[in-house]
Amino acid sequence: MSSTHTPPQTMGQQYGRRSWAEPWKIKMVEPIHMVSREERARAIEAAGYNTFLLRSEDVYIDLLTDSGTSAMSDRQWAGMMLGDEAYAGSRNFYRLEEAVQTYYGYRYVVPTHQGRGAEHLISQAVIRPGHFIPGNMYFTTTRLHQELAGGTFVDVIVDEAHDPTDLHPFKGNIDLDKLTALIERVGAAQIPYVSLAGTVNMAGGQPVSMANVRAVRELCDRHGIRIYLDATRLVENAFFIQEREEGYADKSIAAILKEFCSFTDGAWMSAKKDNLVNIGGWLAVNDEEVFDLARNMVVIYEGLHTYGGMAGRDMEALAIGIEESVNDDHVASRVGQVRYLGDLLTEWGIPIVQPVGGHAIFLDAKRFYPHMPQDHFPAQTLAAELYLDSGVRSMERGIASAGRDPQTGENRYPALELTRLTIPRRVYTQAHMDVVAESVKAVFDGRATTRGLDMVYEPKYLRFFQARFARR
Ligand code: P71
Repeated sequence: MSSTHTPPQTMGQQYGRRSWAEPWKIKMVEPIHMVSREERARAIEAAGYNTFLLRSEDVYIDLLTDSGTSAMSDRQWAGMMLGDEAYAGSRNFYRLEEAVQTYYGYRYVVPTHQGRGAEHLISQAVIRPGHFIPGNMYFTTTRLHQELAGGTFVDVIVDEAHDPTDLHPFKGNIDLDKLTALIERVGAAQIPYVSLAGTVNMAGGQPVSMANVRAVRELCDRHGIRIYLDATRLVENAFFIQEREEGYADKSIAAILKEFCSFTDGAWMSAKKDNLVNIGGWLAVNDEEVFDLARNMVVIYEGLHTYGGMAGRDMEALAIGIEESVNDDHVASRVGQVRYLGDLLTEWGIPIVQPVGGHAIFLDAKRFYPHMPQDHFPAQTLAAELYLDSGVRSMERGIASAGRDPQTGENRYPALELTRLTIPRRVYTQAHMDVVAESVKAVFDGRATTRGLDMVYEPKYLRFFQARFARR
């Protein structure tokens, strides 16, 4: 060995600390493999350069989403065997109801098949035509349900959220001046609720501080406006509060989660994320009148109010998943893995949204492809290039996702043009993250000659799911 040899270092050693590891070991494995470059080229063309239209068999490492893609624990699988598949009054529903009440603190619970089912119910229950719904950045399905109920979504997130380089620790916060200005402009009576998301997905998984939700509550109380929460990734939000906000370092994730919810009037949930199940959702509120409306409506769209589209076994796995999701070691290792990937890319000078959020790395496609106009779909292009390079599947979160303004029919041009590498919970290892990081680097190194895409088929609703593209 030559004298210039430097011994390899573990991650912990590189950062001058002891390494940490996941608080679980693997009991069952699912084989994956990479298809050849020729097959990948064929597959992405057949998919119209849209990663939503790829077959998962053609994917090597699947970072499309963290939604419904988590690994369940042995306890959750054991719970599946305890499914009470009664049409009405399933025992598993009462377990789920109790888990939501215990950990989130709301009074009434309505089960739904997934998050958008709950968004539909709350939107139809409280939004009337002409209403305005302020929120901390839009989410695709959330805004669409608000619009379909006759409302207009108004973005009141802090300006920092729209700047991928700004290091503000709570980029998910609501800008109280923007919210006040809206209340003054349209009147509190026209605002059925503030739509507050914990860790803002489209901003890069950015958290909301406890101080902010407290202040929003005070403002809303003065005007008699409710606050409903998108609790989809609120556990991860609680982690950032524990890490960054004064006075919370010694509080548990569970305690922070419950305190946060206490400032709101209810929440809708895609249980496919934080709550560690492959399918499921719920709506929970404190107001009995809203509950009555939602519970009545659920039987039209989802199923009886004691299953809401889930099997009994799904509700049991969900109740257990809620308990597991607030474990401090679990959340630290989950966010830690996302950060591991983010640190590698940051060190290599690859443009990503900073600070790294809770569930994903967001590549900044505008800075990745500075030569590419937004009309040529840089983030969509980047997702296709990554798949071509290594079979890694990611998701566009830019102009295709933003869709068109329902009034003018014009394309919306979001400030953020991002490609999301979303990390499922308890699924991939550090070695997978290394493979992903190297692939992003390879695509980055080849960026100068990359050309964009044209949209050749555009569906009316949530176009990004089914749109097709062609190379320019
Ligand atoms: C994600 C998803 C799944 C998805 C949805 C729409 C477009 C692409 C991917 C779903 C969410 C979410 C938030 C904050 C509500 C839903 C809907 N996210 N709020 O990120 O992130 O929940 O999918 O269970 O219906 O990949 P649902």
